[in-house]
Amino acid sequence: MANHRTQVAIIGSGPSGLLLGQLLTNAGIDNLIVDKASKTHILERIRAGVLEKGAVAMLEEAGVADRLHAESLHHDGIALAFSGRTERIDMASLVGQGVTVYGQTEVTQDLIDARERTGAPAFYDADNATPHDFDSNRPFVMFSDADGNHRIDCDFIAGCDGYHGPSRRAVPDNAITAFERVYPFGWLGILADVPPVSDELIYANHERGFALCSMRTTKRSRYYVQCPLEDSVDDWSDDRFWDEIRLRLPPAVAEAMTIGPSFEKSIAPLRSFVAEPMRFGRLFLVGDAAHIVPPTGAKGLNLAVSDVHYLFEGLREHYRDRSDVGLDAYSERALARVWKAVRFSWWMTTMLHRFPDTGPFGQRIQEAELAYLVSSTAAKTALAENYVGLPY
Ligand code: RFL
Ligand code: PHB
Repeated sequence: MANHRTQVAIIGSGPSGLLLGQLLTNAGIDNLIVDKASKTHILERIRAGVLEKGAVAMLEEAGVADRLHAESLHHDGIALAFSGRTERIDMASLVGQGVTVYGQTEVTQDLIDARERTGAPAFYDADNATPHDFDSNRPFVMFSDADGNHRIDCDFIAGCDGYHGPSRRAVPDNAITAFERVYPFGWLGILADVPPVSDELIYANHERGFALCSMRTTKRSRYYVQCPLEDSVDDWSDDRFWDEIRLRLPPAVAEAMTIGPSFEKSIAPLRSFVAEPMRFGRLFLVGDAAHIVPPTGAKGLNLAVSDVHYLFEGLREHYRDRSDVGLDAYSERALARVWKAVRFSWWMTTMLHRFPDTGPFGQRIQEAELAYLVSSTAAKTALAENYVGLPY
């Protein structure tokens, strides 16, 4: 058995674990990261693409935003396409702010590079990571790898291990309440090295189902269509995907779209999920380990970052100021922001997708909601305010 000692043991090397680790290291607080996946696997996962200003500020605070500033795109608005119309939501003029388009893959790469520069410890390909004794003052994490069994004694455990990770599952059922909504469809997403069809994102409500035109760079497009949950990527040739998305977009957009071979294709189910509370003694749940939102509001990654903000502040106060006020407030502060993003993501999903069971009445309600939304400065402002990100 190899024994390790650190101040904060972090389970999970996704954006939340890596960002928390970097902020702690910069503040002189020891931390150790354990992930079950390989570094290559972590860097190949294709996920979110839109960063709120608060998330960019956190990456700046961590000292990992140089490449982001050089390579990201800034967007001042989004387009909504529905009922044969295309309307722009001008976020910059409505709320004085836009969003940053920079792939989660790039954020993760920048964080892993920064961690390697500091030499802070991380174990990849780790099996059976499990938090123990977090209701005591001497918590520890066990895991095993090719070298055998490991034990990490620590002051605190950060459960940054995603929706399927072991941290939330280690909490007794009677100590946790879960809130959940599962949507009756998924998103099929592709990446292709073709120029994006528009300078800004287009969210389309169409009778054939939702479609989204997004991007990673001026040369790389990320496109999605709503699909049945039973579908598999093998059902979707590139040709079928391009035909389907063009049917769901305004004709002028469809005509202007450059198509080409995809190099990534995946289907993600849509779910809203919140676990309360987010703290159990010396175990803190962070990011997807505690909550999931459907991607329609582009909030998943941004919520992981705001959780890290609250937890990092609490841990810094604990070590620097010997105050536990921030740690004691973590769950409440994080959940207050989480639920607002859960509501926004649910609302965007409900407004933009075709639901199998709501019928013609539901469709008319959606059309009326969208028509009202784009006609009302108050409603557009509410959308813009949430999309660019509510304050921390
Ligand atoms: P992550 O990124 O899931 O990282 C968790 C890490 O924990 C590791 N892990 C374990 N480690 C040790 N032992 C175990 N037993 C472990 N089990 C798991 C995993 O290997 C992984 O490295 O969570 P984090 O850091 O909280 O970050 C959250 C974001 O990744 C997430 O909110 C977003 O990516 C959500 N999301 C999307 N968000 C958007 O805003 N826009 C999108 O387009 C978008 N697409 C997506 C997504 C999430 C997806 N998932 C989780 C399936 C597409 C997908 C497919
Ligand atoms: C993405 O680019 O992957 C993306 C953008 C906006 C969303 C969801 C996903 O709402």
